[in-house]
Amino acid sequence: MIYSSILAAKTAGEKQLAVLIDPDKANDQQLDQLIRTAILAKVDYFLIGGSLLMSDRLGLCLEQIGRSCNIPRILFPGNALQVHPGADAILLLSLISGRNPEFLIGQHVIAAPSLKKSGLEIMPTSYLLIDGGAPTSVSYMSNTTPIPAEKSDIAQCTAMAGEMLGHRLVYMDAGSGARRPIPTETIRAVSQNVDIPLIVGGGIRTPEAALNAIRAGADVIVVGTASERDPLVLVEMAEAVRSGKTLVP
Ligand code: 1GP
Repeated sequence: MIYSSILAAKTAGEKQLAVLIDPDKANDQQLDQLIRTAILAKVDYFLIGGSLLMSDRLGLCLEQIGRSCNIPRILFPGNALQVHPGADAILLLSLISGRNPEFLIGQHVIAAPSLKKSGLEIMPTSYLLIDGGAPTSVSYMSNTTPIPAEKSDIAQCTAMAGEMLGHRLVYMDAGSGARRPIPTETIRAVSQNVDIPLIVGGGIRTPEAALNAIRAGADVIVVGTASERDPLVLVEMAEAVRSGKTLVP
């Protein structure tokens, strides 16, 4: 089970790297190169999805990854249309930084029958959108306002509430292509106040930025845009993430 592996890594102090793939943004060849580099870098997970899918490449993308490697494929859905049984698991996101009921429960109700049938491992996730310096597709498409980047108290209490509601993961996201990654103080405020694994992404383009987020308490780093531009960045990014392993008493 994928959630147990995330939890086991956290318990052991090991840090993990996930690569975000937007099926609209990678053709077969680009995807092949990305997969080969991800294998080389020993990437832990693929996240697959986007705010909006224009193509019908979601299934093809999942198949291509499945044919090439055993790296788990986790859906990161922008809406209920992105439930696909060809993946291994899904982040069942509640956009709790926002106040739009559609992304707190509406899409979940629509997706429930297909989720039930899919056989996917379901990972209920507190999804916190944090301001990354410019409007993102997620904030526009979800019609929600991100938490201001420096308001660590709001991020902290939001994540605490998500954990108390029974979510199994927290995902703090500045949004794909964010101008700035989430400030380390804001990551730290959350990581020190929740026990469930913490995923951090959005605007992480360098190994240093990945390590900063890890040192602030992130358990899993998500990289999308940087790996679309140059898949080889994943090798150094993975080394940086692993170097952040913490000693567990
Ligand atoms: C977005 O966290 C992911 O949801 C990845 O963001 O594309 O900026 O790496 P980037």
